[in-house]
Amino acid sequence: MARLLAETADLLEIDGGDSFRIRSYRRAAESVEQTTIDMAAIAADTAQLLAVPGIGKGMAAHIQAIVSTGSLPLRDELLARYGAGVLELLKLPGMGPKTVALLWDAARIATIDQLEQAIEAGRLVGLPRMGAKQIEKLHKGIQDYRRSAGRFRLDEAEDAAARLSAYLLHFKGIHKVTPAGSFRRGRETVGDLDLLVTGPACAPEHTAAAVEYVAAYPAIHDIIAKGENKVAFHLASGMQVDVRLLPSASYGAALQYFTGSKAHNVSLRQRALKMGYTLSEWSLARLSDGSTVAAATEEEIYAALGMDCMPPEMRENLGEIEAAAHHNLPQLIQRSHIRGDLHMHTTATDGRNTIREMAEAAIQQGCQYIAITDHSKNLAMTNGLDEQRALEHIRRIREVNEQMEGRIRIFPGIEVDILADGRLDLDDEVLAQMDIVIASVHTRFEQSREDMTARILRAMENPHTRILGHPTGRLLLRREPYALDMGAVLRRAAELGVAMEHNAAPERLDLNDRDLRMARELGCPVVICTDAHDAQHVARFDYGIRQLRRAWFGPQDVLNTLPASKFLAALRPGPSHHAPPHVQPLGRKA
Ligand code: DGT
Ligand code: CA
Ligand code: CA
Ligand code: ZN
Repeated sequence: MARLLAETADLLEIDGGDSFRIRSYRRAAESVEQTTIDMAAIAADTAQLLAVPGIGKGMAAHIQAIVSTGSLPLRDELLARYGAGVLELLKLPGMGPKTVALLWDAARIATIDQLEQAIEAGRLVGLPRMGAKQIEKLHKGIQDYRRSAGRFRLDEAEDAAARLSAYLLHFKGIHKVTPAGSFRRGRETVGDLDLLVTGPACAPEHTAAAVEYVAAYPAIHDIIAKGENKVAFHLASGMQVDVRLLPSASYGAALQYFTGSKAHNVSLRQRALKMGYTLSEWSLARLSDGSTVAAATEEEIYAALGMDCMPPEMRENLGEIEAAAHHNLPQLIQRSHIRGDLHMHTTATDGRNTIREMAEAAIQQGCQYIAITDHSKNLAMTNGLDEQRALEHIRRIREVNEQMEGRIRIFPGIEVDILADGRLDLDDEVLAQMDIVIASVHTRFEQSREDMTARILRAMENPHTRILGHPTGRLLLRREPYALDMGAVLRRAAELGVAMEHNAAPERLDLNDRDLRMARELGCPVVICTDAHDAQHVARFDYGIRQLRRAWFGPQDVLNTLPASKFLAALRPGPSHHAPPHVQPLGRKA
């Protein structure tokens, strides 16, 4: 419902519609997206609809149309005029309705393909607001979009898996639903969702009813394939889902096989062959007579191959097979090891909740300490803090810290912008008041590799910088990382003791697994943070924990597994303000 409303607003804007009308659709879309009310359930009752903020009389009628017909007449009308391709154009980085309108008016461009051809034929040159730089940006945006098209973020896959599992478990003979594939391995994005289903209704030759039940899932957009024990389909989001029904006797073999990765499986099968076995999605069996060695659980299969069963996050054929065979798999970090969150925003800038609310949410999530780190003034669109407001803010943080009476410790902090030349956005005297200074890049992503590397190195040289925030600036499937010599940054960070953030927000998840491994090898400290802009975001540690596990991190490799006082001591020591220069250390005076 929210998507249809927001798309209608976009289409109206492309159409040059009345700005008041456009805003009313946008407001309704946001409201529908945010509300906890079941809009479909109350749709028949106009009075209840009107009680939802942002919903007026006209909008109530549109919502009723969506619920009864699944579509919105104005949106259909506009789509008939411009084609569905304009909605895809809007997914390109930096592309808004105004630019789409310009492209349509000036060159009748209404799809990504047409835009690409127009760029390559030089037909955009000379259009208003289309400098050479802008055109090149669009071209690169198309390439980035194509590369990521068809993949989905971990949180999107998780959401789809949870809904579908709940539906499947309603069926009488379905007892267990387990996600496999890249989702189970915790990869930052997934191509499709693989779900394994078992129970009496999945016994061979008796699957027909269960298959029909799967295929009747209301959220299915179209069915790709339907077989005896498999249904593949698309959801409205475009996400592909492969559901497989399996007898419990071979569940472990199937789970092992469909978890992958492909490279891990290839390696494992070679090992099986050397031992005189054959490994398939049905079983581990003897080559000699085909008799089953193990099939019901993954543990039995790995044990029969002389191995420990490793966590799915490790199964990428990056040394885990040897480690499991030598029985020296590392202990991986878990959610329960994390004791604090160091990156949080509040209503002072672009967060949705107060300091107090964030602290309560963190307590719920088992945190013993947090840092409140709002934005600095350079990020004007977030209402970033200037020096004076930053000082007022940390006074309030200290007050709330007192009020918490030891239930949690709240460190005053800031996420200070790294300016284009590498200076920090706030005065050193102000930064000196903060326990946690996260320095982050939020602007000028297009700098050259040399400039960006120099910029970040300079920011780390500031003695107040304790953490480098979301170190690559990527937004998964939307914005590529900026060009950066990560090795140089990590080496210098290790020398200075500046910690790298692993940002657990599911749209970021940087550093990625490869960079995390490099950080550990170089001895660079690492913290994991949620970058919460909402009290609910504090629960998002899990996405990041899975990336740390993919990089084989143990609890000892992450600083915020330490209790509060040890954590502060392990961070880069603050600069000399702790011991002003005019005070001579004891016993040193001549
Ligand atoms: P994705 O969906 O692209 O994010 O990545 P996966 O790993 O989920 O790949 P997918 O969905 O094609 O297949 C799921 C698992 O099934 C995969 O991790 C390993 C197994 N698998 C699929 N095809 C093959 C194959 O041809 N050979 C082997 N050994 N395993 C396969
Ligand atoms: Ca998959
Ligand atoms: Ca698949
Ligand atoms: Zn940030």
